[in-house]
Amino acid sequence: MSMMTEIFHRTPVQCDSKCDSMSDHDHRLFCLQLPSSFQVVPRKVTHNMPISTTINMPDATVTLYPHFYSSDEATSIYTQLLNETQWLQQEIFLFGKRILIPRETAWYGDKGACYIYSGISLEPKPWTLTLMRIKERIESDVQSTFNSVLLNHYRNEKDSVGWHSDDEPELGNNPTIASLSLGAARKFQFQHKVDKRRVNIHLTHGSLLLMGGATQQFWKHCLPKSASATGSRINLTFRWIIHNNRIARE
Ligand SMILES: O=C(O)CCC(=O)C(=O)O
Repeated sequence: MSMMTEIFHRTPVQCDSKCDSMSDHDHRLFCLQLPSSFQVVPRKVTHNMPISTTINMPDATVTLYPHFYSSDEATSIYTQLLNETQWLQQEIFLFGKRILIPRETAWYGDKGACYIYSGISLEPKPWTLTLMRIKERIESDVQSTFNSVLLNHYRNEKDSVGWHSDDEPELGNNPTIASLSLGAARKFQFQHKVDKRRVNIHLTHGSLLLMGGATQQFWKHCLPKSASATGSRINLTFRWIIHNNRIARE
């Protein structure tokens, strides 16, 4: 599609539990077939709109863009972020003991967009050009605004993040969080807080997972260690931080 043209945006078909076990290719064929009553929504874009699919989860609004970035674009961004980012392996206190968290992290964003999780207090580093470009691309495609990003670097299959919800007060009610994956594909899991059902999503190189609505209120998520050897993976979660007791975007 050409620059700044009107395009027709496909309304995705709902996925079901079969998605867990599908390859990307099969998943696209299965989930993105047009229903007979599909709607066409004219929309202005400056580049190809990525294909998206809604994940069928009660009490949640979760959308997956399996190829948000092409493989070449994703590889170039991955390499830049790996080299440019000021990675740090943070320490937390657990049962009175200091432990290193099993991944490297970094926090970038607008001045004042501070974030506290697991007892770690993060002051944002100023946006780099690479991060600003990614943020603007995501904002334009998902129609949301972000003022900060948490980067996680999983060096190998032993690195992970445990069960949690992104529900800290500074994220406000029903936050929209855009999660970009680069590098090795890993399994990402959701678990419903009440009925305990689980949904697994295979997050591949260049994919974007958008979590909105009541997702954080009703679901936890984690990135478990992997039983088989994997290469390194970088994940970016773009967020909107409410700070100074007022909404920063005002
Ligand atoms: O690496 C991921 O896909 C998940 C990261 C995550 O859950 C978080 O940053 O809160």
